[in-house]
Amino acid sequence: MITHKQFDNGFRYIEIENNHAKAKIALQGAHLFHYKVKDKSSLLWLSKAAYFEEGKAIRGGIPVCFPWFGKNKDNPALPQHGFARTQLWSVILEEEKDDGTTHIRLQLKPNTHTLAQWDYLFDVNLDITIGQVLSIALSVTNTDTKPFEISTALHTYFSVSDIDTVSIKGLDGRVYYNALDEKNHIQKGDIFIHEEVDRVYYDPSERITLLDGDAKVKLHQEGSNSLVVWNPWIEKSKQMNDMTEDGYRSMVCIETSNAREDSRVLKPNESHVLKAIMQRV
Ligand code: TA6
Repeated sequence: MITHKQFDNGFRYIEIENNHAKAKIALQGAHLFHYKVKDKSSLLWLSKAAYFEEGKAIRGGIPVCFPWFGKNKDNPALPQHGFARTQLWSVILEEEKDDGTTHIRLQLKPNTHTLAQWDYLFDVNLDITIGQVLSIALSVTNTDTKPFEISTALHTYFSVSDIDTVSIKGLDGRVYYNALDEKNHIQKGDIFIHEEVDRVYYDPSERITLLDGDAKVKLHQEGSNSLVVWNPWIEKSKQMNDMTEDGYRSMVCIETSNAREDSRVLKPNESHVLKAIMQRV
């Protein structure tokens, strides 16, 4: 079942329920902010203080970072992570498939607001498939007459029972950029989160495992050669109005991305797809 709904303030979203799972996607940002497989706990984390207001990114779920990840290199005054997550997307396809999954395609096209920030023509689609497995794919096509560079991320907030019991496998031996000291380092073994972590890992294995006590999440990515791991920890959480003080204890971001050195240049008519496939196992 696919139902178009809105909050009392008019903030619009799509609610999806099928035999496998339930999900909610805000039209602003094509932002999946809820996904729960029947008889399992929610895969995605959503801040108890999240905004659902026009022009404000939702703290949690899977924000779409486009056309740049992080600060804009040419103009740091522009919104962090680009404009896609605060723009209104159109639903161009709703499909309830024979295998019981639901496929939604949303589209973002240039407008006066985007062109004022980033003077390029593009076609961007986000394909979300809701089943026992969650699949999300960001497809970018350069419809301009000149090349452009993009850095992107599917900025996934995973829900965890307790950050102290979390470890992340699949990045051993990888080079990572640490945003906290602005230096490159080499990962030794699994990742544990006992402080603020804000890193871009290069050349991640295609399959990443998040362990959370006895729980396990598998993440598979395509079209990506970088993976962002982030937890704001105590002080940063206190500084964020849309994060409760203890919010950092129940989440970790593991973001399939084309970030920093993994940014992509698209020539006219060229496309690139960034895809993440994830599930609790
Ligand atoms: O993905 C990690 C990161 O770039 C962090 O530096 C932190 O800023 C996080 O994104 C959240 O960014 P936001 O703009 O959503 O508050």
